[in-house]
Amino acid sequence: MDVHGQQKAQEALDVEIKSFFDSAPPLRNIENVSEDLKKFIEMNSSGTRSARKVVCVTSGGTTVPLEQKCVRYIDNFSSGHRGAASTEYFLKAGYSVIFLYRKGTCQPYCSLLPDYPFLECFEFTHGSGIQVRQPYSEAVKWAISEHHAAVADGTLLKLPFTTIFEYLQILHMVATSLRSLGPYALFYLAAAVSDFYVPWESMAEHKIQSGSGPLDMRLVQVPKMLSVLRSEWAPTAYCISFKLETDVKILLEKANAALKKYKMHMVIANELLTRKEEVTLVTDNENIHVRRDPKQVGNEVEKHIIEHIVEKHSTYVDDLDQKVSRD
Ligand code: 9Z3
Repeated sequence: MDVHGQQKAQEALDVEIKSFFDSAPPLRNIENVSEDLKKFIEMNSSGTRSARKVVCVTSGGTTVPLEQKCVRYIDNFSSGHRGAASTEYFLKAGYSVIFLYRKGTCQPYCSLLPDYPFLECFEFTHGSGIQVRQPYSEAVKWAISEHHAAVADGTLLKLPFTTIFEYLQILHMVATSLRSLGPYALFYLAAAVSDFYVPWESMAEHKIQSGSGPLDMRLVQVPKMLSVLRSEWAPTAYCISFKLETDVKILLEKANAALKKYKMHMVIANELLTRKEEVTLVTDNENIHVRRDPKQVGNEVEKHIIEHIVEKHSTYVDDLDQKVSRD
């Protein structure tokens, strides 16, 4: 595409983005989110924490409501395990984490707890007290102490979303707030984001009635926010997105295309069925294949992913710092 064509495409994208945000229902708790973000960033970028790295981990799938008073919605698959486990490894590596997660999906430090029924964990003592049942007591103790430590220390901020509207509005707020951190900010976009949505103004207000034959509905494309995240929202942050495919034959080709198109620093390519076993970290100059060792207990693929990212991000920060001191 020539320069003129690129300019036209950029203008069209700007219009789509503006129309998405203008028509989105306003965030209900916008003041709280904004206040929490402000405090978190102040705390993690001043005093002894002035050169601290902060990562925004997105996790879980976004929904697309079909009615304004929503009874039905389209969902995107993601258990949230990748985001939750990665958050634990980022915190361990000394990062502060903004965990932007889908309500009801996996949470950091909770992977060893039974999700159903959660009440299995507890039992009455002889008095009227409650205690954790033996097989779960270590897991519960660990979850409580690690989680409390991160929250009390101010290194973990959790922000929930459900719809594509909430997700993109909060991501925008996080990205523009992290701009002041320059290269110390990192985006790790593991959330499964809807590709199509029903614009708010063309959405039925009430529950769509059945009984009058097939349902015709027009979904429009969600504007690709990755390029605007890179170019405008947080232009000096290190950005990593994920590419999910079910056909392994096209996976790397698609990941490479996303790397170039959205100017990502890294795209992590994963295939649905093997995503917990192996992934490929695709960058401009190399592909790193990462595989977990099933023979080692607790050896999660996220541990290896985060090790590589910490190294790459450090090099990126050092390069930009050197450039700034030269200029
Ligand atoms: C991923 O590819 C994540 O790794 C998974 C993690 C969702 C597969 P789980 O939450 O699974 O542990 O169960 N996330 C990104 C998926 C996505 O929607 N990517 C878009 C695409 O592939 C780009 S933003 O086109």
